[in-house]
Amino acid sequence: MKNLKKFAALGLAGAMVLGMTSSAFAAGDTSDVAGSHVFMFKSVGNAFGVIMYDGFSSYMEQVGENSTEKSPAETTVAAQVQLLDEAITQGAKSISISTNGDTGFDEVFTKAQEANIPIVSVDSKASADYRITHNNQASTADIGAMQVRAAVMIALGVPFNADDKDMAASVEAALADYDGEEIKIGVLSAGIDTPVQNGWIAEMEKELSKDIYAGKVSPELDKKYGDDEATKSTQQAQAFLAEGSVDVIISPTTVGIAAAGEVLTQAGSDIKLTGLGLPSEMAPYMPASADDDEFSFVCPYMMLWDVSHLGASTAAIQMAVQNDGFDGSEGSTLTMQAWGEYEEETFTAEADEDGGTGVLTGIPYVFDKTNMAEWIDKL
Ligand code: RAM
Repeated sequence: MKNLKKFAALGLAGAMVLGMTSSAFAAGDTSDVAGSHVFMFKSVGNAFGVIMYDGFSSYMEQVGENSTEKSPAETTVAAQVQLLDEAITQGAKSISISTNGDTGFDEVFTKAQEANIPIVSVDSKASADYRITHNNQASTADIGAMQVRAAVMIALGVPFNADDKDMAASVEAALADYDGEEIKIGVLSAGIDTPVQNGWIAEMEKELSKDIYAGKVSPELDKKYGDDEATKSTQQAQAFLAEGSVDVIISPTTVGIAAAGEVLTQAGSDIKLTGLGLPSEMAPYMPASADDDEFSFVCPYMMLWDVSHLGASTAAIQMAVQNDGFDGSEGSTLTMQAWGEYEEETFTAEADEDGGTGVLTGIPYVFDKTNMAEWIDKL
């Protein structure tokens, strides 16, 4: 219940941000960020990043701090490194980042550490060697497994059942009776090196290796990469269409799923779609009323989490570092102030498999025909 309340609280801020232009700086911008908390998404203009920064800046404003979004024009490590270097030289107060890759940041992150500028990653991890902690939007294992379950259920024409939120029982029941051809799943991801999507894909493969899928769903995912760019994602979706070898596409990126939604809908394709999307961007490709036949739409249901809250909790982590000595060590806790409609929350840093820690601040949430109408204007 608590998390549903959280989502309801997104309303106004989310709706407002969708109508706003991003205040992000493109690569090469020389604006001074001295004394400001810098937020860097993978690239500028991605609605997911815009909504997250809105939550981040709103929390910072509430606690009397300045913040600046400084995201690159291109979804590359090199473009992020260039902007980070500028921000550190100018004296940024902190850096919060969703990275475009695992490697290539050593020099610039060392420079940040030497200048005592704390690094917190969110969405897509920064190396454990440099970050205070990672803000994880929802359990990586859950996100990966749930996308596979949704894809299989959609391929089999099984509606989402809100009483089975993680879909584990539903997919098992649906597959128990299935003796048709092996279902083939494609993945339209972001960049080939993007840490967050690669983490989810690894969990998808783990889920597919379970016995319930054997002989019924191919364990091989057909992976294509759209680099979180609309044009490239559209081209990759067109390639899936031309090849015609998958039954359903999972796109674990808001940019990819929207591009695939458009391509498959325009083509009147039988290939179905699910993944991680923003209701506002996915509305044309999804049902929006309980009376709709969800299987007459390209994307019958999909998932995401509270993106605005994710930005605000990132700001809360940075404030705990700045004011309360939060160091991200395993078991250390931080308090996020009451913010907007949200009550005060406490989070604990937990060990991460990469040797660092992570703070879990959200849960995956399924959007289907019963709740889409309520979310289109909010997220
Ligand atoms: C995109 C980004 C981001 C991802 C979301 C779901 O906007 O690729 O990393 O978490 O989608």
